[in-house]
Amino acid sequence: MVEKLKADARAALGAQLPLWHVDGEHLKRSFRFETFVEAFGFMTRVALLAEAADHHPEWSNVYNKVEIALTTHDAGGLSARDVKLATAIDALI
Ligand code: H2B
Repeated sequence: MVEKLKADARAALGAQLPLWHVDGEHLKRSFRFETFVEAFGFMTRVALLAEAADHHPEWSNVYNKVEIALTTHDAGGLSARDVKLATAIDALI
């Protein structure tokens, strides 16, 4: 069973993932692209990462914007799985 991040690991997130912010039990980042096709292409690449990791984002898309919120339902909050997926998503950009 995956565990929620401890307080020290949560405190390190700002430095570790500077483009993301913690909102309660979610790790969030907004993305803006030139076009819908670019946004959807990015979502497709994230979907493949998520499926391979068996860890799936909560997200929304409006035209060229994508909002991603990561949390671990099995842990009831943020876990190392969210940090790993956020790091992998950052590497796509
Ligand atoms: N995604 C997220 N974000 N949190 C989870 O706890 C989770 C998941 N659990 N994807 C996985 C799937 C689980 O339901 C399956 C059975 O492994």
